[in-house]
Amino acid sequence: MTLKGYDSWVIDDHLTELSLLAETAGAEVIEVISQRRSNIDPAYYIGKGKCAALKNLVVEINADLVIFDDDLTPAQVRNLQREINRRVVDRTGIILDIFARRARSREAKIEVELAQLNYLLPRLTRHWEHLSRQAGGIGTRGPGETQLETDRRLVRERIAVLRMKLKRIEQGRSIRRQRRKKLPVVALVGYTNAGKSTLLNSLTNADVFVEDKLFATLDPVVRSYQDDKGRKALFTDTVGFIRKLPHHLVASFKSTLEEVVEADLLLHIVDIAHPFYLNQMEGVRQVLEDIGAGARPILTVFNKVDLVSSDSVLQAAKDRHPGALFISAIRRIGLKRLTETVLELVFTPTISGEITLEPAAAAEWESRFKSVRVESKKFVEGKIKIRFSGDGKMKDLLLRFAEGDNLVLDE
Ligand SMILES: Nc1nc2c(ncn2[C@@H]2O[C@H](COP(=O)(O)OP(=O)(O)OP(=O)(O)O)[C@@H](O)[C@H]2O)c(=O)[nH]1
Ligand SMILES: [Mg+2]
Repeated sequence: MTLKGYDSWVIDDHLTELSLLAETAGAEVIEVISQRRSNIDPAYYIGKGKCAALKNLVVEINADLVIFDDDLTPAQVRNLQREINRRVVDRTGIILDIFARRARSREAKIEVELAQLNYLLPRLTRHWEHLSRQAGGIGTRGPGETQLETDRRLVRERIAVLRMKLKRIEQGRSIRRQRRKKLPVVALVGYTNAGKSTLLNSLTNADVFVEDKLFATLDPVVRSYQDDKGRKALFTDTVGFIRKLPHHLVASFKSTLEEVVEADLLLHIVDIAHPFYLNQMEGVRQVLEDIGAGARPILTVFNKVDLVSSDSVLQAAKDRHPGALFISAIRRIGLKRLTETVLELVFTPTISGEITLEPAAAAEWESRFKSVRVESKKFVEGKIKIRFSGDGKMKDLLLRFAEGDNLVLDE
């Protein structure tokens, strides 16, 4: 169901993506339906009439499962299941399911379970007995607790245990990160299925799992790359993004996604052969913002040019994204230019810091240092504190225009 105001091609794209997600999760899609409404029904999400029609339809086409593209409240799921008499899953539920199937490493498994339990907690109902049975059933119940309270307590306890385990893994990882800090880090980001792992394989002969399905990669992979001048950089490949990546997953995959936040450069890999790549780019931008990487330096890389026969598609992308690169990770087209550009970018020394100025002087400073990027401005005790970053060559000039201790450079 979609609220009024969405174009029908956007709805089609969302539902096609949902079908792909459903297939990736192992379901077979029999029928796709949509409804336009001006508001969401708090109890059933869709309208009451649609709900009755759906009830008949699932019997007619013999469906076991109904998947909704938007997130449903726990109450809506319960009401719909009661009404339609079939299991009802929302977008988050299906994505969590895929992640659970895909998780291989201990860390990814813990991250997914944590996200699942957080998702489950508000959805526990009285009929849910499974957990206490797992814990031994009789005797585990606290005095005066109902079954539901016991279940909730068990889930919370499990969440606490998982958090602790994750913390331990994260600590080990941050030590590793410290050790390799000397090399610049380039993070591959992009919509799921854009070709990130294929690119990493082509660049570094890494053996990363590639599949024409969503979320092939869950665990971060790091490989080093060296060019013919001997310059070395680390490339990391992480979990692919998707429109509305469930926030429970973003929260649990925080440590994995930190690779992205802390990278010196992000390569945004875009599947230019996808009819809605612009929407996918917007989805990636949203997730980057969610994880706090919205302001990282980023280079757009259009992949799969081998699949695009129309020049106007390429030209439109060029016009809209000047500076973007065009490659085919599989056919190894444009990779030389890509690595040259990337290494040039990460090896140009940068400088960053903070300068505190009188308001009048601040405007003058900004116009003098136009090439320096202002990251933020704050009023502190009547003065303006400017946080900036820029080309390392500006250092001398910046120092010359500093007075007393009003300039603090980051090391
Ligand atoms: N034709 C063509 N196909 C490509 C290209 N690059 C990747 N593919 C295909 O696109 C599909 C997805 O590639 P992956 O490398 O797994 O994509 P990913 O971005 O790592 O996906 P996730 O791990 O799911 O986020 C695979 O079937 C690849 O073979 C390319 O340049 N041209
Ligand atoms: Mg991948």
